[in-house]
Amino acid sequence: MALTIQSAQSIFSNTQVPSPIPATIALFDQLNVDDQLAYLWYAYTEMGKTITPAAPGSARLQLAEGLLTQIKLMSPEEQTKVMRDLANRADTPISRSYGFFSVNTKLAFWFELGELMKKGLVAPIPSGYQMSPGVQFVLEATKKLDPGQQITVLRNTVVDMGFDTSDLGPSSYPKAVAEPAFQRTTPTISSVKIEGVTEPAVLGYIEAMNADNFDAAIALFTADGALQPPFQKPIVGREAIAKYMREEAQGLNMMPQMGICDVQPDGSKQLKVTGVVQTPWFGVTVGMNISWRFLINPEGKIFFVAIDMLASPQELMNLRRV
Ligand code: EQ3
Repeated sequence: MALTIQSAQSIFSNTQVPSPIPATIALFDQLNVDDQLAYLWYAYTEMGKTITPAAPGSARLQLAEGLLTQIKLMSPEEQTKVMRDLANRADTPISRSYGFFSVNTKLAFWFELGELMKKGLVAPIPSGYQMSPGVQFVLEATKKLDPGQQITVLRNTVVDMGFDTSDLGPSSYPKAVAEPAFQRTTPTISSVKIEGVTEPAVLGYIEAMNADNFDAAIALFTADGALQPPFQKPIVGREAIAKYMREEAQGLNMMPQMGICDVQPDGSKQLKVTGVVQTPWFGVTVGMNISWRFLINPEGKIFFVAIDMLASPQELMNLRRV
C-alpha cells in the first residue's frame, strides 16, 4: 500500500496528549491588543529573571534595521501605534515588512525593541497601565508551564504578529535575503546514541541536523517526503523542507534519548523517539522536551517526520505502542 502523508500523520497518535501551549495561546488570543503587548512584556521580563535570550548577531539585526530606525525616529504615540498594528496584524507598510521577515528575524526585531524600551528610546508599556484580570490569568497560566513551553508561547505569539503576507502575489515579495547563520556556542553533538533505535536514517538525520548539514539531512528524505513542525501542517518536498530548515533549524542541539521501532508488513518502519532540543536563542539553559515520529519507507528513506512538543517531562518515557 502506498504511503500517504495523511496516514503518516496518525502514527503513534494515541501517545499524544493535549499540550498546554495552544491552550495558553488561545487565552492570549482573547486579550485585547494593549493587554497582549503588556502580557508579553510582563511574561518576558518575568522570564528574564532566570533565562535571557542571546543577543542576535549584527547580520540578523541588519535585516530588521530599516524598520527599527523608522520606529526610533517616531513619537512615543506613533511607536505605540506601530506595536498595536503589529499585534493586530493590520495592513500597514511596517506590518507588511514584518510579515515578510523570517521567524528568527521577527524574534530579533522584538528583542531589539525590548532593549530600546528598556533604554527609554521606544515607548514602554504606558505608565498608567493597569494589568487587567485577563492578563493576570494568562500570566498565571504561563507560570505553570516549564521554561521550554514558555519560550514556545512567546515565540509563537511573535511569529503570528504582522500582516499575513501568505496571500499576497509574488509581485509584492521583497528581494530574497540570505538567512544569517547562528553561531554555535557549544560543541556540536556528533555521536548519537538512542536507546532502542539503530535505524540509520534516524541516527543520520540527528547527526546532520546537529551539524547544520541540511543537505545531508534532506538527502535522507524521499522526494515527496514531509516534515511536520510542532503545531503546524506538514511541509512537503525536499526543496520546501530545505528552505524551512535553513530558516528555522540552525544551531539546534538535538539530544534524543530513547525510542521504539515497529516494522510493518510492507517493510516500512514507524519510530517514535523522545528527547530534548535546545535553541540557539537560549543555549543550554532551556531544554525543550519533544518527540520525533518517523515513518521510514522500505528503502530506508524518511517519508515523514513529525516533531511534537511534549506536554510534560513524563511524556519522555511515554513510548506506548497502543
Ligand atoms: C518587547 C516585548 C517584551 C514586549 C512587547 O510588548 C511585545 C513583545 C513581543 C516583546 C518581545 C518579546 C521577545 C523578544 C520574545 C523572544 C522570544 C524568543 C527568542 C523565543 C525563542 C524560542 C525558540 C523556540 C521555542 C525554538 C524551538 C525549536 C524547536 C522545537 C525545533 C524543532 C525542530 C526539530 C527538533 C527538528 O527535528 C526539525 C526542525 C524543527 C525546527 C521543527
